[in-house]
Amino acid sequence: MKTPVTVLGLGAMGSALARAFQAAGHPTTVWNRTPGRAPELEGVTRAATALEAVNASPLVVVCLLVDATVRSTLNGLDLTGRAVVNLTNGTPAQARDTAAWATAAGAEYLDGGIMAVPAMIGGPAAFIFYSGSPVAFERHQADLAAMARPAYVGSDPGLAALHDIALLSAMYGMFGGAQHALALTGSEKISPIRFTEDFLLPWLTAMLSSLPRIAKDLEEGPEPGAAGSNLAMQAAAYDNLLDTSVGQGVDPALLTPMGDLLRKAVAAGHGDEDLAAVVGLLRTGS
Ligand code: FVH
Repeated sequence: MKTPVTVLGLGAMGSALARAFQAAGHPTTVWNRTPGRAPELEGVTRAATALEAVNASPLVVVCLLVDATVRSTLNGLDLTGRAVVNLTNGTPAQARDTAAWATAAGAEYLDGGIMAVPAMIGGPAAFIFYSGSPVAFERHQADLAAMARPAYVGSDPGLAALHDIALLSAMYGMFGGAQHALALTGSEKISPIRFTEDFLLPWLTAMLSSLPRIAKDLEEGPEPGAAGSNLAMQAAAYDNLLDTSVGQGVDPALLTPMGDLLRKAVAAGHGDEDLAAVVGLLRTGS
């Protein structure tokens, strides 16, 4: 028999996770604060309380709105003998605090970051970062694979959230740039569909292929004279992005910080280097 699993939270994501466990043959118990959510879920056991749900399974997956709701939901429950896998989005600091708190309540704790939207759960493109108890991860790795490909990133419980937030940060930066581009072309009534399919997507895809080179520069140091697009040139050209934005009546708010960083990099003597030099300037604490 497959490991019984409890899912706490039946929002858009929690119900997708419960569906994936149920479809993979895990006896699945679910609980949600507001009864009656996800009525379409079949073949699951609906617990009346969080206590009843936690007691039903050795593996407890939590997917609630924010960290504080996880604490208020599990507060006062004896978690002895349970692996608690918290997939609620949060910060590394929150993950470390919740790990200490759940461990004190008897749990083996794993924190997780879901890299998928609900429709992707159970499919090939979805993956989930995990960090925390290596024992819990080894024991339940195969069970967790019912939701998405598991990627364990270390025993420090904060590391999954750090990876998750890093990828979300990259995604919002990318979407912010794309949204700005669509506002610019929209100012001249250019078709968003044609612009996106014919130009925006191929351009971004081509530019993304330079990421491994930036990573190599960061890890091994920049190769002298290798920058094909040096920062001094980029900083000079960037003024055209800002001027065009203003000229077309588009708010440059999403672009301005990158221009500031490029100028700062040049002023700090990195004018002949590539975009990797900007990464160091972002580390304000170092
Ligand atoms: N949906 C997505 O695209 C993203 C993908 C990546 C991961 N995120 C994170 O997953 C967490 C849950 O997100 P969700 O999409 O399921 O969110 P909702 O559909 O809004 O459901 C929220 C659930 O949280 C319950 N809840 C809220 N407050 C409380 C509380 N004080 N006590 C107990 N439960 C609470 C809510 O219950 P109810 O309102 O129906 O009673 C839902 O079950 C989230 O961290 C995302 O960032 C999703």
